[in-house]
This record gives sequence, structure tokens and C-alpha cells, in this order.
Amino acid sequence: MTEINPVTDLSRDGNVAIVTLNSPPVNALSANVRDGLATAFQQAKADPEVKAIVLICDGRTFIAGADISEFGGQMKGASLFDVQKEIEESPVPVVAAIHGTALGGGLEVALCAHYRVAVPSAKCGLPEVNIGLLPGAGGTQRLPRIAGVEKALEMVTSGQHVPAKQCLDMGLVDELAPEGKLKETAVAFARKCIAENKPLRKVRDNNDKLQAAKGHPEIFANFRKANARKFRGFKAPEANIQCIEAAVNSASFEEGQQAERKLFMELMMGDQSAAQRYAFFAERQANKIPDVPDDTPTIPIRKVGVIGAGTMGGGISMNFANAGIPVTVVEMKQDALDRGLKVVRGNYERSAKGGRFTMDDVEKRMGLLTGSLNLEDLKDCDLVIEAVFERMDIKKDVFARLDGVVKQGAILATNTSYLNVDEIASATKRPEYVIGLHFFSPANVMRLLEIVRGEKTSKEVIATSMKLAKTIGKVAVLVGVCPGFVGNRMLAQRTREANALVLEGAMPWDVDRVLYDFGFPMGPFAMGDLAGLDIGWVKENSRSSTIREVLCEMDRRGQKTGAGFYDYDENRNAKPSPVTEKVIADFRAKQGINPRTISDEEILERCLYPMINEGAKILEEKKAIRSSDIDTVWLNGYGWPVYRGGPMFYGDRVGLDKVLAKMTEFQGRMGDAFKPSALLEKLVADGRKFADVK
Ligand code: 3H9
Repeated sequence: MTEINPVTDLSRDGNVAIVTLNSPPVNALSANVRDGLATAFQQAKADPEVKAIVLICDGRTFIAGADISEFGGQMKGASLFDVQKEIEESPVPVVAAIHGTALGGGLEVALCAHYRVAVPSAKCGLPEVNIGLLPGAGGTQRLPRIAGVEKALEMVTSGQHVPAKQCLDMGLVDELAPEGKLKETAVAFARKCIAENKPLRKVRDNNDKLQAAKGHPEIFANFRKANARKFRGFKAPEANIQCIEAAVNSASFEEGQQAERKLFMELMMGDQSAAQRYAFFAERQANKIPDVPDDTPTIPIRKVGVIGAGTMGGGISMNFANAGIPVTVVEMKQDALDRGLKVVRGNYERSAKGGRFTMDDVEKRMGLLTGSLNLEDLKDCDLVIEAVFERMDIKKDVFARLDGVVKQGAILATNTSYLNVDEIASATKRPEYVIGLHFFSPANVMRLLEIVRGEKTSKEVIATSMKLAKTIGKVAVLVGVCPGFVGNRMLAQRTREANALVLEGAMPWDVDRVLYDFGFPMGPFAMGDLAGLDIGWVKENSRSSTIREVLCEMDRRGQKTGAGFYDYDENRNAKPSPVTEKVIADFRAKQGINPRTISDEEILERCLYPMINEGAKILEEKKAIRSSDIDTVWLNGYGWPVYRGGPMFYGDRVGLDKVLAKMTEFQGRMGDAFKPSALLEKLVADGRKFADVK
């Protein structure tokens, strides 16, 4: 065995050379890895006894891509293209041995090998689109040559990780190795290449699959049309499509690769990829809690209790059943329990019909859910999550009772979206075991989990909650106790301004359009109609004191009644409503408001800058650990477009001086709701950004 460099070894098994990479955590193609690979292949090829070469990785995965943290800086050492050339031009066959994931540049390296062997649990993909990029090392040119144009389009624009068995079917992988026997199988495959004198198959030379798509521009037109909604606002999917088009229409592989290079560089230098790369690291950074080290002990969660079988409780329960953890769901009345479990079953059956899993899986998951009307049945749960009505007295009562029933050492969590977790904890004798687990609706779908740390919550309970979030596939962000925590606290600013703008002269559809064009999936008024305008509205107490109240009084309660802020047709398509327009005009007249024309620019600034300012207050009060955690909340729970990086990233990009100047102007015009936070003022005075706050 020869150590080529600290991350690369070269060894021999008879006449097969084995190049082994070991660069934790994911063998990303950093300068060291590229140098090691280039040198190892040169040395292996220079050895006259070597008749084939196997490339394999130690650790949990094959190469998971280029090293994203190097992007935007000066590239050092051998280029990825040098490495690929060493492999593809090898005079002896090269076999890539894949386990874990072969992603991005990692798959692009494997595609230069002459053959690929993988274990069944391995996955291959070109996920660059998810960080606003495209596979820039020939991936868009080689993949369609092996998988065909349609499949390649799907893979590069979705970034999906394709299981090894499917890769085998599409020719991306040549042989499956038994689990745990990758090295032996790859070496045996290499020996077969030698014995059978197998050709040095280069993917780049295989044009058959491209021929099939030549002269059929409709393949691309149809694909764009079918995905227009999904790709809205993003630059990378279109650039990926253009690269595959170039593969089909170029005179040579090199010409196609040049087109790929040009588009790659444009994306790499652009704002969207910078934002998406930031979001990638922000999400992972959120797992790091300065005073809760990685080796903090955790509590095993083998059984979960959920109180409440409503929309929220049902959705929360599904997360655990999906992860194979049994759940006891407690309701007060049998019919509410039956209804709740029926909704869960309906959700699962819909997924099964959509092909996401089998009907057997539906039964398996339902089998993990036990309904009960008795709190006592939660006594041996390791974690109980309360999802009852959002009222402090009710929550405290539930917690006091839980404290008496549930075994010592178990976690008691509240799903409150707004209330004071410390006050809830005070109803128990174990406040160190109380935490907020704020799921977002629909709880089985939304990725965000705000984990609310109470004053007394123990580190063990925090570490357990963070780990559990991973188990159930959530993006967790640790936040502190304050009204609305991070997400809803900032949202309240936007809601206030959206309503104020309508009073001053904008129409709900103007506000919605501006936010939709910014990249949100929908604006606040369309969202209100979807959720139901009558959430929290009580007919008897309604005094026509807001436009929303007036609409509810008219039975315009949103999509479900066919009308709300908008009018809806039978397919729930929204149209601006003349009725709402009149309601607004009358309301303004009653209040003595003389409407004015409001620019789109003002709408955007009024909706977003107070949110950014509130984010600054949250940071200042240390209710979030870092500004990127706030962004992670907004990206995963509130539809902030990922290509704009989150509100704090956006503030930094716009320039905090500009945000401060506008807030000061708004404060002068409209009062202290716009008072700039001390942190914002200080950062501007020091010429610093939110990202600099450590
Ligand atoms: C590319 O390849 C461009 C090419 O076309 C070439 C053009 C010329 N770089 O996610 P995890 C870190 S673009 C640097 O928690 P998991 C990550 O930050 C790239 N670092 O683990 C984390 O660090 P820390 C295309 C990376 O098991 C640690 O590894 N490839 C990279 O849940 C563990 O990550 C991709 O986009 C990277 N490429 O998931 C794949 N990847 O511990 C991106 C990971 O300090 N990666 N890290 O927080 C992934 O999708 C997942 O990380 C993976 C593992 C599925 C691999």
C-alpha cells in the first residue's frame, strides 16, 4: 500500500490496482482529493504489471460531489477535468466501486470510468440543480448518452438520488455487488475485464441514445411546459435543460461540453446559486448548538404519545409512524379520535395510490398508531407531544396531568406556535424535560421543526429533540422562548403591513402579486383564503372591525365557501373580486382613509423590511443562535424562495444601510412599528452584516 497523500492510497491485488479515497465526511472533491486521484492514477498506469484499476472510497460514501465550500474561491491543485482525463484515457480498464452516494462531480468521475459496480443501497444523482448549478464536469453530456434524454432531463432538473437497481436498469451501473462485498466484487469485475479483454468503454463516445432525440425539439418543449410551475423563478433548471439540448444538437462531445461550461460559469457567478449554496450550509449549521456538543447523551425514543387527533396531532403522528416509531394518539371523545385516524388513513391511502408506497405499507403504518381516550395510556411513552387548543390554561392543565401520568425521564413537548413554553413547563415538576416542538401544517409534509428551548430545558432533551428531528426527516432549528418564536414572530410583521397596505390603497391581489413575483408560492391574502378566513373568528364577537371580519360576516370565509378576498370558480381558480373591492372601499370611507397609489416597490419593502428588522431583534435577544438559523426557518416553513437565501441573507444582499434607511423613513412617516433595531443600527455603523454576527 502506498500513501499518495493524506486522503488517497494506492494498493495492488495481483494485477489490479486499487485507488482508495478517504476524505471524510463525504469524500468531496477538494483540492487534496483531486491531487490524490490524479497522482494515484498516473502511478497505477505507470506500473507495467497493472492491467486494471478499481476506484473505491472508504467511509460512509463514494464521492458526494465537488467540494461546495471551495466554490467562489481560488481553485488550487489538479482540476476535476485533469482527474477525469486520467481515468477516461487510461489504457487499462477502470472500474468505479460505488457505495453510499455518487453525486454531482462524484458521479461525473464515475462516468469517466469504463465500468461501474455498486451495492444495492447505493444511489447516484446529479443534484447540482439544488444548489443553483448544473453538473459542470461533463455530467449533462455523459448522462443522456447512457440514460437517454428523457431520463437525463428528469435527473438533472430534479436532482433525485436514483437507487442502484434503477441505475442498473438504465445502464448507469454495470453490476450490483452484494452488500458488504463491494471491493471483492469490483476487483472480480476488473479481473473479468482483463480475462475477457473487455473494451475500454467511454460513455462520451456513445451517441446512440442522443440520435433517438435528434430532430425532436418537442421533447424539450413538452418538458419545459410540464414543469413550468415547479421551475418558476429558478435559473438552474432551464440551464440544465439547455445543456441536455446541447448534448443532442452539438456536432461533438467537446462542443456540448463547451456549452455546459459556459452555462455552469454563469450560474456559478450568479446570485441564485450563491443563495442556494448558502442555504445548503445554513441547514447543516443549524444542527450545531454551541453549548450542546455532539456527544451530549440522548434519550432513546421508542414510543411516542400525541395528544389531539386533529389536523396537527394527526400530521405529527404520521411523522413517527413513517419512521417506524409506535404512537399512541389520545383524544377526548371517540368520534374525534375516529375522525382523526380516518383522516390519517386517507392521507396514507392517497400516497399509496400516488405510488409513493404500497397498500401493505399503509397497513404497517396504521398498525403503529393506537388510539386512546385515556391519558394513562401514555405512561410508558418516551416522548409526549401535546397538540391541543392554543390556550394557556388548557395547555397548563394538560401538562400538569401529563406530569402525574408519564414516567420520569420522558420528554413532555408542546406544539404551541405562540405561547410561552416556560409558563407551560411551570405546570410540571420536571421543567428540564419540557420543550417546544413546533411542527408546521401540514405536519406530515412541511420540513421545518422549530425546537423551542425553555429556560430550564436540559441539554439532553435538546440533543434528543435535534436527533429525533433527523430521524423523522425534519429540518430542525433551535429557537428561544418569545411570542411566535422565530417564524410566526416575523410573519406577524408581514401580516400587519399587508393589511395596512390594503387600507392605504393597495388591493389584496396587488400585495399577493408582488410577493408571488418575489418567489413566494402565494401571497398572504390567497393564503388566508386557502386556510379559511374564519380561523379564530367568532361570529358572536364579530364587530366589522377589520376587512377580514366583514368578509366573514358576509360568509366569504375563503376557498371553502367559494369566496373570500378572491372569488373562486368551481375549480378553485381565484379571480379578483369586485365585492371585496367594494368592501374595502366602504371600509376605508368609514375610517376616513383617502386611498393613494402604492408602488410595487413600496409593497415589497413594507412587507419584507420589517420582517428583517424583527429578525435583527430576534438575534439581538439571542432567540436564534445565528442569522442563518432564521433563514433556515423561513426557507423551510414559510415558502421563502431558496434562490433568495432567506430574509437575513436577503437583507445582507440588499445592503443593511438600505434597509435601515427605509425603516427610518417609514418610522418617520408611520410610527414606531418601524423603529429600527439596535443591532441593525450597530451593524450599519460598523459596516458589518448579519452573517458577521457570531
Ligand atoms: C458539484 O459536484 C459540481 C460538479 O458538477 C463539478 C463542477 C466543476 N461539499 O448532509 P450531511 C458536508 S456540486 C462540501 O449532514 P448526510 C456537509 O456540509 C456538488 N461539504 O450528511 C456536512 O458537514 P458538517 C454536488 C459537503 O449523510 C457533512 O458533509 N453534490 C458536501 O445527511 C455531512 O453532510 C451535492 O450537492 C459537498 N459536496 O447526507 C451533494 N456534501 O458535518 C451535497 C456534504 O460540517 N451533499 N458536505 O455539517 C448531500 O446531498 C449530502 O451531504 C449527502 C450526505 C447525501 C452526501
